[in-house]
Amino acid sequence: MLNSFDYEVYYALKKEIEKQRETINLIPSENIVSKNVLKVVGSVFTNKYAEGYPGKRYYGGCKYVDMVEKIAIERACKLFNAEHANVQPHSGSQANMAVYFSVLKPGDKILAMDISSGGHLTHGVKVNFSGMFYKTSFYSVDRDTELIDYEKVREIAIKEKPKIIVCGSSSYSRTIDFEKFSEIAKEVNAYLLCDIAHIAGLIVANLHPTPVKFSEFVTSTTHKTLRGPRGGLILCKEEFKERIDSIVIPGIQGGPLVHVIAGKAVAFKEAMTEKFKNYQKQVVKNCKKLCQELKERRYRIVSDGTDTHLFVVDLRNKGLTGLEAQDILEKVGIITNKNLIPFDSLSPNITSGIRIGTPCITSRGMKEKEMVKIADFIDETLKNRDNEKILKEIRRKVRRFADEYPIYPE
Ligand code: DSN
Repeated sequence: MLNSFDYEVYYALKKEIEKQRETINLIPSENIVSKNVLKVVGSVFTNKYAEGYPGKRYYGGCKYVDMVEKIAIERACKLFNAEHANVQPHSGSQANMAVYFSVLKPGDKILAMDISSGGHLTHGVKVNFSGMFYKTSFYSVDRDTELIDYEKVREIAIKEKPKIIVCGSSSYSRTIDFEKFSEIAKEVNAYLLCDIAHIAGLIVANLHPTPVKFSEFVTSTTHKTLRGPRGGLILCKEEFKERIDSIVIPGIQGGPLVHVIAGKAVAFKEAMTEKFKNYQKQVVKNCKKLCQELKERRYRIVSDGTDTHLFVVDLRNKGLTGLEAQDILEKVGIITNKNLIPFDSLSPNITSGIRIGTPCITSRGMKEKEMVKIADFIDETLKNRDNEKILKEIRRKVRRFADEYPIYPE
C-alpha cells in the first residue's frame, strides 16, 4: 500500500485529489481524463521498452505494444483525416521540435505569433530551443481589434521569407483561418505548421475548421480539449512520414511512453463519439456564457469575446495584475493562470491578464447556469480581495459548489 510505504507521496496525491474536487479549475489547457484513460496510463504498459516503431523495434517482446501503437496511429489518422500520425512525442514541445528538426537547419527563419498575442514558447521564443536555433520574426494581433491581421502576416512573410510559418496559439480566443495561413505560406514558399494543441477537441467536433488539409504539419497535445493523457501528437502529409518518424526516434527521443500511447488510443476512440462532440459544444457554450457574464460585470475581454474554449481577461481597469488575481482567486479555490495580454507592458511573471477556460468544469457536468455562479464568485472575490473574512466565506461557498460536481461521478 502506497499509504504505508511512502506516506509523503501518498499525502501529496491525496491532497491533489481533494484539491481537484474542491476547486473550480478554469485553466484552459487542463482537463479530466476518463477512468479508462486513467487505467491504461497507470497500467503495465509502463514496464515496456519499445524504441522504434511497430514491426521495427530495438527490443523483443513488443507484440502488444505494436498492437496498441498501431491502433493509436490508425485512430489519430481517422479522427483528424490525416495521411500520417506519429503518436510518440512526449509533449507538444517535442512534437514541434520534431517538425522543426525535420525541415529546418539551424539559423533558418521561422515566422510565428508573438507570445503576448497568444503564441507559444516553442514558436520561436528566445529563451526556448526554437528561438535559440532559429531566427524568428513575429506577427502580432491588431492593436485595436486584437484579432490576427492576415494582411499584416502576409506582408511580414513576404519581407522575411521564413522557411516555416507557425500558427496556432495558447491564448488566442478566436477562430484561426488556416486556409489563409496556407495561402500566405504558399505565396512565400514556406512550410506551414499548425499547432492545434488547444483546439484539437473543437476541431474533432467541427467547432473549429481543421488545418489538416491546408498544412504540411499539424502538431498537438493530447491532454487539453482533446481530453486524453498528457502527451504530444504529430500529423503530417505522407511525403514527410519518414522524416518525421526518424526525427522523433532516434532524432530527439528514445523509448516511447507506451502507457501514454495506450491512453492516447483510448482517448482517440472516445473523441469519435457523439458524447464527445456534445461535450465540446458545451465547452464552447459555457465559455461564451462565462465570458458574457464577466463582461456584464465590467471585465474587459481581449478581442471582446471568444469563439473557443478560452478567453483572456484584461485586468488593468480593475487595478490588479494577472499574478495578483491568480493568487487571490486561488485563495477561494478558483484556479486560473496569469496571462499576457497583447502588447502587455508587464513581464510574463506578472502580466496584466488572466486566462480562463471551460474544458475542466464542462467535464464535471457544469452548464450555462453554473457559469453565472462562477462569474459571481470571481467578481465577488476580486472586489473583496482585502477582506479576509469575506474571502473565507467565498472559499466555503466554492467548496460546497465544486463538491456538487464530482470529478468521477459514477
Ligand atoms: N502550457 C500550455 C498552456 O497552458 O497553454 C501550452 O503548452
